[in-house]
Amino acid sequence: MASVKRKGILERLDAGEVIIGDGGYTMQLERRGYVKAGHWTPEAAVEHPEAVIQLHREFLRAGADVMQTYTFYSSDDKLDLSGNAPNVTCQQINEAACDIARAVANEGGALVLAGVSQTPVYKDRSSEAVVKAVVKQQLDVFLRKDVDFLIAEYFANVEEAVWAVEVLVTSGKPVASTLCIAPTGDHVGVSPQECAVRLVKAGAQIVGVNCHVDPTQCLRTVRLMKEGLDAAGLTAHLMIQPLGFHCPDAAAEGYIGLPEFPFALESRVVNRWDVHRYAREAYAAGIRYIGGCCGFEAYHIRALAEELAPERGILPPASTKHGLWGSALEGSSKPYVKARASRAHWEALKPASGRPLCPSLSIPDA
Ligand code: CBH
Ligand code: ZN
Repeated sequence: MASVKRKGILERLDAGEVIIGDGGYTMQLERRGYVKAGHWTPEAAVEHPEAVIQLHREFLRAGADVMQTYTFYSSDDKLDLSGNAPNVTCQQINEAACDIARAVANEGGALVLAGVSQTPVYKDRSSEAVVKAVVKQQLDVFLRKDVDFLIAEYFANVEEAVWAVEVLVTSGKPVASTLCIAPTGDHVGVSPQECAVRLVKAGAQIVGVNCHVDPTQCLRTVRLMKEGLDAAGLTAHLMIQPLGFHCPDAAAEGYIGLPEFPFALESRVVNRWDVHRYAREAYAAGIRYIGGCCGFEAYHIRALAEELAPERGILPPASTKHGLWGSALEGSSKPYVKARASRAHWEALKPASGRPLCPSLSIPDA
């Protein structure tokens, strides 16, 4: 399907626009019954395109400016380990995912962002050639499908991310890269400052973090990345797509180390008011590409779009059904509910968890 001519991502970011990203696909689709938990591979793009289309539409309607292809963990080595090969191949998934993302993007003027992620073939320095071959194979499909820009996302080691970026930039398309790291740095301890410098030197124009930790910790990490870039005299656009789960107790490996991962994270879900605060802080930190990862649902994306509506000058279609800042509750026939029709109520609220015998924090597994 042909792409409709619209302003590119760099043109928009260079002009100072705020870009709202989309939310988490694989974790949400697991909950809906389309993904193998533990493997998190995206064969649903081929097996259940209607489920992927629906989720894209929800994010689009909530205000997302970008549709990220559902190609997370789609490399053939990963499909092999997850028992998908030879029935579904990386090429099939990527083709289907690009077509789906483009079709939905065209329904609302969004851009298509195609992604590659960390691969099981990555071991150490010696795996550079094989990692690059895996990325190149995916890039070929993305170019045939003429996606708008590219991302190397969810890399725990900046070394592997740099290799992916080096391959993606050969396309001439804009390249973003987000690491799944905490403020402590990448898997082998490279600081966020240094990670950002390496990604930008490799050619990424947009850098930041996604997944693994909550909005607060992701903000901390991106601020450190910016510090590193400033000190090195480099410039890049900043991107953030945190978890939609509170996990101040997560260690370096993020929420994956928490005993609640992945089937009992619900008590940690951020609410829409948390997202308002996160959006405001991200904007204040100079981050202009603001989205979410696992746990981020459509109503969270809508909250991003609503908080940043003054800057963007638009509200998403999903906002038409409810008033801003709780004002829809004016319509309630119950006086005690009507009394909550105010921004002050929701901003001051300390929501109860309703689980009297539960701790508020966990001890991460080693
Ligand atoms: O699906 C998506 O939204 C992707 N853009 C990012 C997924 S991050 C998935 C983290 C779980 C991975 C694991 O446990 O190995
Ligand atoms: Zn994630």
